[in-house]
Amino acid sequence: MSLLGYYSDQIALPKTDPKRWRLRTTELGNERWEYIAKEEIENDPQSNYVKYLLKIHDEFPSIVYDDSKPLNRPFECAIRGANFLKFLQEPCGIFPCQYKGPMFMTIGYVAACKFCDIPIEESVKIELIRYIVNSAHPVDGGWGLHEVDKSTCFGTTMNYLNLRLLGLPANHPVCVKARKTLLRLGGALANPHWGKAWLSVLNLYKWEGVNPAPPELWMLPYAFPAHPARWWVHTRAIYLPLGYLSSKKISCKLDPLLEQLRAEIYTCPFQDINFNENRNNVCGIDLYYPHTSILNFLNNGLVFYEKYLRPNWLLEKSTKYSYELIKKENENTKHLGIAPVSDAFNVIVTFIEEGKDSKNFLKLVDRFKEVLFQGPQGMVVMGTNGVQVWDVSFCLQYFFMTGLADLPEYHDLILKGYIFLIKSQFTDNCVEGSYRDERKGAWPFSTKDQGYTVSDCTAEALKAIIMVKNHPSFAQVKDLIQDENLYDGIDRLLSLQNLGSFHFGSFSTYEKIRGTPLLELINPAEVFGNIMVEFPYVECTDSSVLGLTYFRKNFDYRAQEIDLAISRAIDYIIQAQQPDGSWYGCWGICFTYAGMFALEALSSVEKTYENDFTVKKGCDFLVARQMADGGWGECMKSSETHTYIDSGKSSLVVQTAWVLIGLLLANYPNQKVIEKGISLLMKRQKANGEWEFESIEGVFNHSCAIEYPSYKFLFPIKALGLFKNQYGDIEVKY
Ligand code: LAN
Repeated sequence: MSLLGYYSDQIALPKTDPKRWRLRTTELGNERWEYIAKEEIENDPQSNYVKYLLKIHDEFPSIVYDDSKPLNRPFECAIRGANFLKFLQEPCGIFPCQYKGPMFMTIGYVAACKFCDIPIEESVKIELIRYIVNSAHPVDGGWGLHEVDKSTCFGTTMNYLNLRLLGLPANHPVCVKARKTLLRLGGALANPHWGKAWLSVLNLYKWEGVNPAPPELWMLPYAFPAHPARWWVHTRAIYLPLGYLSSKKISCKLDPLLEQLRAEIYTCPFQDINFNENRNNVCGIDLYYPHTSILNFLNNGLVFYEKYLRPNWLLEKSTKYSYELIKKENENTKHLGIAPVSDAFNVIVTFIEEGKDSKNFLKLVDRFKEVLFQGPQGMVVMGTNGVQVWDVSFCLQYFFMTGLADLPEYHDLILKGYIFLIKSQFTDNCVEGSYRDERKGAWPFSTKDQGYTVSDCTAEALKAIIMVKNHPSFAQVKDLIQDENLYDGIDRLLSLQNLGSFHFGSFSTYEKIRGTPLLELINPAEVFGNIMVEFPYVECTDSSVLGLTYFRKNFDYRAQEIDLAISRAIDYIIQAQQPDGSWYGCWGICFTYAGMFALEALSSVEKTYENDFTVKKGCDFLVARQMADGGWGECMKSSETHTYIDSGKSSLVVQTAWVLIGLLLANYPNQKVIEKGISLLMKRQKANGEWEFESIEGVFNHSCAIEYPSYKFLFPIKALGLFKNQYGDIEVKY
């Protein structure tokens, strides 16, 4: 029976059989879900991780302890936590996780499949729908920019379209409720730039109502200060195919379903809409970063240029050049693309340029499956193809820092992680002319195939590897990676330090800052802040310091330069502290996250509460925010408003651990304060060693929340272990 028929008969949503899902992981950490036939269930056992994730309780080989003996010592809890984490590790060394939160990724997959007529497996359709339905706002039935957001026009339009294109009928109660909210928000006309772009691709809106993204910009000399290759890697990766599609006004073939959708998502008939007049119409609720008058002025000029002045040859030449760059991106990322938003646009452009049977197109479609991730509430398109290198680097380091690595039962876990990290180091550079820096020797955030250097991921992976190499228990595998490979990593890391006057000594995410922050004045995305260029990030700087200081203690390579880089970075960290003692975190929520990283970096150069005023202020800021239950907690509002806003009644495990780590490494003198937090971590741990999900932990571009499911294990384990290092294996009451 077709999915559509199935849905129209009933309100309850169909669900796939959790026992049939398998997560396949490769040596390089790439992840892919498969829905196997019933008959294969027996011969193809599910991994522990999948059983845990999909809550297959009857078969969950829970780790059973003698519960009559309550745990009083923090290190015992660390061990239980470590056992649980070990249980989740895949044979290739990674800790898979459903990296979800953003609600604007799935539209790319669904729209690209619609445009290119790519069939989506029934099991995937069912689960994509189930997740969207499960994440609808409980009151108004809409969706926001991310999972815990209020309903916005962008989120609601995109996910309404997802549901309808995936087969949910318009009269399904979920659609009826969502449509009401969408129309209340002004209908799909009030979408921000990217929403309007997806609508136009789907032929549900007209390109003349989308602000321009001219591909000609790529033809300018790199010396031009606003050249797109100077933009932040994600922004340029998205605007590259978007420029192609918008300037060629590419739209999907209209069909009866799309015609119906045209009638469903607007407050007036489609043919009555003056699209050009709606270019700047953005729903107030969505708006995080309103247009500047400079942007409006430029847009008006560009619209005029595109309509009356643009010569056809230039359009052809610049779109051709854009496609050359897209091909290079595909080559550099083994057809994964940097992340799913740009990747979905690239799939469509490749389809147009090369056709549905071409190698490039087929490879892109195949690898797109690696960002799909199943979970208990359904399937999502993740923020990236995973968090592999980042999580493994942390895990190994924390096992060494806490002494867990001395216990033989964790040697196998460490060895697997170590081999994975070694395999994840980049061994080649990008193809000529792709505006990319040298990458050989660096590490990515997710997998080697994804292909993008990240400063802090390089530093954290490097540190983790050196820790393994240094430990006597791993002497036999010490030489699996040569010192020269580590030197390459250091070369890359040093080359990423910003030396410009406003951000001297800092590190950014993927590259050194290439363009002026003034380009933010032409940020066209409306829903995100800080996306135009790289910025200095205190967390990236902290991690880089940690990698550099640790390397420096063990090697003499480029010693003077490293010392200089460290002292410049430390100066930056000190200067980035706000007058109240806090640091604003851009990639985790929020001040607790950045506080931990900064205090750890400062401790690596022997700055402590006793001897350093910056550290003292940093600790005092955090201690003053300890909650009545002994822990700490911050909510997403902190990131959005740049003001510390706590999580309400009760604190959160991950943020409590972040603060404790910062305080412990800073040698904060008041043991009582720390014990209260530690006892909270112990209290919240389940008898099997697990900590449960409490609240979304990460963020990006100030406005979008994203989950880091491994954090609830990694950081409490580290905090509990560091407590033992500081105070001995003592009892803590709770
Ligand atoms: C990430 C995830 C990891 C993160 C850290 C390593 C934690 C950080 O320290 C540096 C920045 C980085 C690599 C990062 C950058 C932005 C990403 C890739 C993401 C938050 C995951 C998803 C996000 C990406 C930009 C989503 C696409 C949306 C846009 C607004 C362009």
